[in-house]
Amino acid sequence: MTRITNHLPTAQLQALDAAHHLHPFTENAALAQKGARVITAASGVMLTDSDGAEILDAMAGLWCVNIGYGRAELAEAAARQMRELPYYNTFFQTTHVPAIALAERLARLAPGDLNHVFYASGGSEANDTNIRLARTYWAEKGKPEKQVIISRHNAYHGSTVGAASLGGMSGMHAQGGLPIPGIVHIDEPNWYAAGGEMSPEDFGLERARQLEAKIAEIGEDKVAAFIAEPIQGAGGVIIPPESYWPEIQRICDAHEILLIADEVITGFGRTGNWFGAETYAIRPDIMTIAKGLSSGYAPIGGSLVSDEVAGVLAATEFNHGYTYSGHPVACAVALENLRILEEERIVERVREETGPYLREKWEALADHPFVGEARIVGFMGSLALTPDKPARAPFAAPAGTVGLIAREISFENNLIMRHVGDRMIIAPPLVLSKAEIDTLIERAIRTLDEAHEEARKQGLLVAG
Ligand code: PXG
Repeated sequence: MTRITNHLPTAQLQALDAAHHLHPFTENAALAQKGARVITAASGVMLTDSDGAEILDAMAGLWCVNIGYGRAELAEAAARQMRELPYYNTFFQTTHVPAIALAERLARLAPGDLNHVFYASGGSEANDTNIRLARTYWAEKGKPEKQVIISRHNAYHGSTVGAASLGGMSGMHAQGGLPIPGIVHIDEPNWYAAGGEMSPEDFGLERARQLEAKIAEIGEDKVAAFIAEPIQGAGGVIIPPESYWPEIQRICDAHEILLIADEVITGFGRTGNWFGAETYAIRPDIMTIAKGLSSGYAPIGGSLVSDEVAGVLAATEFNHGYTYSGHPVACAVALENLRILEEERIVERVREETGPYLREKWEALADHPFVGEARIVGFMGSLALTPDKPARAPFAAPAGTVGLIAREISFENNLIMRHVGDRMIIAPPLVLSKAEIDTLIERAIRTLDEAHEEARKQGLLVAG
């Protein structure tokens, strides 16, 4: 049997990968031609690949490695828990210490009275839980007609059938018969792309009021919940105008609609506060968490719910749960991660020190001729590439053509900066130092210069 080690030549690893491994969100035949990049190790904010390249990971894996790579304390917490109690479930009237301790810790950290957690293995599962939670809540309240969940186009809430239905990604809906019934979508608050001549504040109000119009259209007695990411992540780091969230909150309150904040990305320090709900002064009834909860060291997610929702649910048997709901090893790792985030004041550092430092440099990228907008909140930023800055114009070429060129050049410059369409995005580990911010910005500028030149050479600097 072949042992898969880091010492095999890259080409051999790539061939084995291509032969047997189907990648998510990937055209696997094209990847097999090219060969996947093999990541072999990581420390702090740096990745190492199988050819020895050192790459600055400005995406924190998939928006999740908040405390950075290589923290032995988390490995030790996992090993300790595996020796003591590697697995037990939380069905059938049992529990265990890691699940209890993490639930208590989360209740303390979460805003408002989100004092109860239902565990999952990730964000998608947690959002599937939320669909059933919200509908069951209203049924238990004697309003079984309140079933519809309103979400947004270009939202990302995960890849399971329920979560992908909540999401507003047309490419996902096109495969497998989605969305499931009872989920509808309104427009996203993307001022840059759709605001035209409106001020961002007026546009934010206009987009929020689409929720009120949709509730009126469906009937308040039929709507269970509205779900949204405080800042859209996978949609391209779309930062809403300041007017947006207060109006959404008002509408949810006025029409008795549960507000579900999907904080899978924005939670655990990403926006410079523990939760995006604090950054935008939102009072969610349910909050989706995952990713930064364990900094990606173990698969865990969950739904945090308010006293009111938990109280209503408590009166019935909620016929729902996963084998790994509250997995003891994942809970132990999450607890250790939260201890480090708290004791090392990592969230405060993003808010007060490194966040403002990165913000100044990131926003200055808006002066680059290739950049139509440069925005950032905490450690979550985006750049919109454009052929015509004053007009905020998109490219004539299909969306993503230019973004992909920039992403490839970024990787060559040893910077993991992603593209969503023609937006470039970052969400670095929260431990990124000022010196590392300088490196990130230097590589981003080099990438913008080179990508601009490449787009010019290919005749792509044409507005569409
Ligand atoms: N909600 C949000 C807001 C997310 O960003 C999920 C739910 C689903 O979580 P799980 O743990 O089931 O993946 C996510 C996940 C990307 C990308 O390309 C983003 C995510 C996942 C994979 C890729 O930006 N976000």
